[in-house]
Amino acid sequence: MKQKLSIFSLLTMAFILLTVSFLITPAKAGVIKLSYANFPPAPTFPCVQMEYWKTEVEKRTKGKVLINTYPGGTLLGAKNMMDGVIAGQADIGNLCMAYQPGRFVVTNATSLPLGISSARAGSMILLDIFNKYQPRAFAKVKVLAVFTTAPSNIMSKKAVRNFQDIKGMDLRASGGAAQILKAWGANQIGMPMSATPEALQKGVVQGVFSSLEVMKDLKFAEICKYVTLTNTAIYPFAVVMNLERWNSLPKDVQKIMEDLIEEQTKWTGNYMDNHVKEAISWSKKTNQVEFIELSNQQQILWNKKLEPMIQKWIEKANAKGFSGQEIVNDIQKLIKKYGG
Ligand code: DTR
Repeated sequence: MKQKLSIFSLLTMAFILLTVSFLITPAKAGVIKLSYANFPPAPTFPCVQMEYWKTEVEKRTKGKVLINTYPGGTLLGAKNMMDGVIAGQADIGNLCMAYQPGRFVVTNATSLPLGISSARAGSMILLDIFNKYQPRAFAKVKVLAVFTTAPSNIMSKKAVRNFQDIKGMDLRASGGAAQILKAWGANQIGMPMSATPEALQKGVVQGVFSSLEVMKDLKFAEICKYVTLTNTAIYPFAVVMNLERWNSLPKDVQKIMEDLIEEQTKWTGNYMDNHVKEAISWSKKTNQVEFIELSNQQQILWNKKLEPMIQKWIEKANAKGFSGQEIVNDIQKLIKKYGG
């Protein structure tokens, strides 16, 4: 009887404790809800990294923060991402800095043909450059992550093996990479990635200059049966948050997000590099895409055409009040540090 009583009282106490803890735990209404906008479709890498970040933040804040993600430009598009976040139309947004080269001068220097050969290295280089220069372009937001693509290559409907083939070809690229296409003689057409599938389909462009994971993610391999491996020009991205919203977050939540910055940068770089490999095998296997390697002699000629771009960029950056040469020197040092 005594034993039965004590089991009963133990159960009662447990019940009371549970009820009390339930009452003092903030109600669901107290959950911090954040919206996160993205411009390309859900299967692409900017959205994959967004979902990773969402899961990590929700897990690490133990449900205190809930992130609603909006891929495919459903909340903000490629070109109004930064201003939309500043205006509070979304709490968080992911943007490709190359789409606004005049706005993000310092960070877009990573797009120059300086020899960054992977997304992993590119992302770390971009983070170091961002931390050192703290560009004014980001003064009105909190930066939650930066990362880059893997180097760009030409995906085209017709084979590009030499300058004759690329001459006058309508190829799509944006920002720094656009200058590269022009230097090689292509007819460069600018548009964000989100507009590219339709442009390819309608024949507005004959190909794309970008990192190769889109061969799989956006099914470009079904249209572009040739890839010319040029391995140049990475595109820099940033994830930004509305500053007021950031300042309104509790300190412990801010710390969790701060601690994630470098981790997110590394995770995304690695994901991108691995995913590019996967997309290459997939394209060969499912769509018999031909991957064209330029001969050493051709490669030297192609690179030579890009050399004046760096000096030109330095002069332009200097004219805008930036230390162009110092930024380029820093990137070159960082390429050695992170192994290109
Ligand atoms: N290379 C840039 C950025 C980019 C690369 N892959 C994707 C996928 C979805 C959106 C943007 C990007 C570009 O070509 O726009």
